[in-house]
Amino acid sequence: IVNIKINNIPVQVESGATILEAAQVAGIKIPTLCYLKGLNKSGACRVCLVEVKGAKNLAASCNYPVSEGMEVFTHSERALSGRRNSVELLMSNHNKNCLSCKRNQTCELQTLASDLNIRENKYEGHFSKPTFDEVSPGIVRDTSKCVLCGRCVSACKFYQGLGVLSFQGRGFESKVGPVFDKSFNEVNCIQCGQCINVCPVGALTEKENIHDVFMALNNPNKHVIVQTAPAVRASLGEEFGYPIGTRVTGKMVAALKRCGFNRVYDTNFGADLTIMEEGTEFIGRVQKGGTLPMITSCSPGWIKYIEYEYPELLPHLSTCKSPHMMLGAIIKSYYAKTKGIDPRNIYVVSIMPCTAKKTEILRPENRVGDIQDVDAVLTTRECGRLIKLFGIDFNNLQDEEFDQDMFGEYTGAGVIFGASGGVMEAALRTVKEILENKPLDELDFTEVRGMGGIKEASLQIAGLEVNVAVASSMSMAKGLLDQIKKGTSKYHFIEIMGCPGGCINGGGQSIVPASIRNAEAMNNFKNLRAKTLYDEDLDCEKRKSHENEQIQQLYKNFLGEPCSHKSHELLHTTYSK
Ligand code: HC1
Ligand code: SF4
Repeated sequence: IVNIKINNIPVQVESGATILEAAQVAGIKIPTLCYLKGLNKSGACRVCLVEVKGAKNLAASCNYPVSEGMEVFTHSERALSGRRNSVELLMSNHNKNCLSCKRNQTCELQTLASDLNIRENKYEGHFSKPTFDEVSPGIVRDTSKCVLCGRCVSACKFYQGLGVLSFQGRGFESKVGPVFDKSFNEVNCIQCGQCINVCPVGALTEKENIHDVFMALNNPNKHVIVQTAPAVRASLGEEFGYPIGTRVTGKMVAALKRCGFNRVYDTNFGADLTIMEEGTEFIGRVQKGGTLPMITSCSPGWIKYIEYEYPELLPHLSTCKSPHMMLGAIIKSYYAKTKGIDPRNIYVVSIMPCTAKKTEILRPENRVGDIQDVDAVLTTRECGRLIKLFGIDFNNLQDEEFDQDMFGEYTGAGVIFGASGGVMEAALRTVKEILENKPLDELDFTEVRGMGGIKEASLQIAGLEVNVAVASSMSMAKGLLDQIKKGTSKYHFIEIMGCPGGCINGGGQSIVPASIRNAEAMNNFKNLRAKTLYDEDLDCEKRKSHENEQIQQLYKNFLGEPCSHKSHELLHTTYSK
């Protein structure tokens, strides 16, 4: 324990704590920019400067350790002017087209300038030569907005183990980006968007497709169907000021209906369908000696990763397309046929918590003939913007239900897909019940829940011991993949998701500002979002995918049985390097 004084207030903290952490204990807010708890504390931005009595220079509080008897002044004239100077210098080389920036009102630099009462551009002048890259389907990089905080560099390195982003160039011409200033398309970027989620400004953003969707909605020849991913309902509310973890399923549906979509469906139906196909595929591999462990294939960032880094393990991937692609393929075949609509006139929009899904829909593997399964992907953030564009008063909407015809039903198993471990749990509910041919005693497979890096369980299913593992983020998946490569993996079934915590923390979800990330326990916002999905699961009358009656109808009327010839034609694919 160390005793210090901050602004003359005595504070006791653990030794090794930083001044910033001590200030938090004392309830004093020191602004930060490059600092992110558990991820980045280089002190490079010099925004968290404080005055330490007796020290010659101002100290970056995020990485300056406390010592016994230290006296700190966080808001003295000297500290404040140092901090203002740091922000004014950042502003001097910043593209200030704030009014048209995607991060307007969620920009941390904007907030800092406002909080520090900065009223002029003190150092207006020379700008470095910017890079604007919008070549890849998912991510846009605009270095004219970059503040060189390095948060994205750390996210890519520590969450994904990839190091796609690094500091390039020197001095005034320093930039953050892929090596040699290449486009994201030319390097091993998996388009996960984790770098976007930690960017404090508008330097990294998703590629917007709002205009495409708007035009489709205004085209009288198009029958426009929207589907919403499980995790979107757990975050969309944040775009409208609701606290993290507010479930807005009913308002989301009501808003999308008001946007003019002809049908509003839930990707959860596709998730239930995925379980039927993937569960059957798994049982087949176990019974017929197929490639094990089988690994889930719904996260397109993860698919890119295995293609880039472990192509020799591709036979381990399930051949299932991801749930929203499956629903897209079914809409353009079964739905089109039933409703008598030419599939070329159907436009499917997926609202996803994910930027990699924008890449996934363009892949030739995800087409049937020349027809794309899904036509456009909007992130949760873009969905918020679309709703605002239509002038819809989201907060005052009454809850509405998804369209019930054909794909309206979903089970709790589909909902939990959005949290890491959810696909595994959903699969286990179905696989165990089908193989044992009796109702499950226990539906909650809690061993695979939560924000742990790698979760595992060993289960008895119909007399067989089945070992399963769950990993989210590529740095966590790596260990499991290395085991398979070495031939030492004990697992039969593995779930891998591209983003830490799963889709609830996807690269297209609402931005969680550093002020929240740094003030709370590290996984708090992920747990809050995941809880909304587990709560919705509990509220569902049916919680096992195979009990979904509309799925049963789909098999009876159209597909035949899981993994049938028709299923393979529409719902499965294979990836190759
Ligand atoms: Fe996901 Fe999935 S859960 S991949 O995380 O399998 O994006 O939510 O829609 O398709 O269902 C994302 C979420 C999503 C698919 C499903
Ligand atoms: Fe790295 Fe993902 Fe960003 Fe690509 S999208 S640079 S892989 S964090």
